[in-house]
Amino acid sequence: EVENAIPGIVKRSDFEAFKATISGPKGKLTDILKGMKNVPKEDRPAMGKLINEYKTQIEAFYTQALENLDALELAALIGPPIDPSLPSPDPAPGLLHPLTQTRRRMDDVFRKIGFTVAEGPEVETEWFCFDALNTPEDHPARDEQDTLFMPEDAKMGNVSKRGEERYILRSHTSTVQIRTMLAEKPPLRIISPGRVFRRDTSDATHSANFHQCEGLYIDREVTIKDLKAVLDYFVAEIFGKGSKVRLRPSFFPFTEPSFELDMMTPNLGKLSNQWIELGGCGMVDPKVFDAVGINSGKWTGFAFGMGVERIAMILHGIDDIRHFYNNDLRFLRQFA
Ligand code: FA5
Repeated sequence: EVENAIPGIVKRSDFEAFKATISGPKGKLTDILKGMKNVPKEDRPAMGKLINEYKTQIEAFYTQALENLDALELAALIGPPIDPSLPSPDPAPGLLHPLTQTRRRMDDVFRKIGFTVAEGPEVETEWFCFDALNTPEDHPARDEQDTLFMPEDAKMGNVSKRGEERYILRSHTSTVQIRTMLAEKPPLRIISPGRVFRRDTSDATHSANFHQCEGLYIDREVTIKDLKAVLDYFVAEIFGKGSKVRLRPSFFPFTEPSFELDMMTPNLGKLSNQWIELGGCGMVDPKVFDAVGINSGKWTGFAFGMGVERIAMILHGIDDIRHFYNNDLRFLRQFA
């Protein structure tokens, strides 16, 4: 009877209930033991032996039933068998950061008109960031108030220093203009998106670490008209039809003339129909050509530098630059 009952026991409470019917105070085995006093004296040893054998057998069945229960509970914990070759049911895919998405969009737009992407290091020397860009020793941008300098004894294997100059974290991507002009011969047509660093106090529109996208175009007889045409095309592609660019006279040491670059679009809700600053631009200053050994009598060019965060903020109506760096998934998942 005990043996037959075992397969039906699938819960610990079933087991306890069944065990009580055999070995409990009112159990069958207990009854039999109680009945021993009625067995004739001479039969008792044989009867006792028989009962002990049953008892041993019953204990063995109990052990068996408990092992079965252990196995059942373990199987329930592990769940159904797994086929590791099947795709995961919830892959929770990662997504590109909104700044990466914006940068890639910008890359695509410029690629379509023949620009290639160039890169430069984030740790730079003063020469690439300032001297070669016609920025004099006493220019405010070179001040420790504005630019982050590396410690005097810093060693950067991949960037070599000229004389006594110091390593800095690049404060703009214009360094890549110089690197490109030294490495390649004109005509040139590059953009260079990347991270830059400044000692700016962080607020809703400024960060000490942000991104720019540089552009450089060198050929024969390049004019401001070419610059304006490329920028008009860029804003129409990024912000939609009817978007336009305004060049406001300004000053940068490495361009002459220099302009602030503003854009306006009819397509952006609250931000529509007002001029918004994107960056700076201008015609490459002949002194920059001199620094990299390009003949300024033969070649002319334009350059621009735009804030990538600025463009992403306008595109998506983001009102605080700090959202980009907080790694808050509620913010980031909106750009799936
Ligand atoms: C420059 O950095 C020049 N190198 C741009 C340039 C390149 C001019 C080539 C001429 C030729 P400026 O400091 O204005 O210029 O910065 C350009 C853009 O970077 C700004 O318009 C803004 O969009 C962005 N920017 C500047 N500072 C910050 C900051 N702290 N946080 C976020 N974006 C910034």
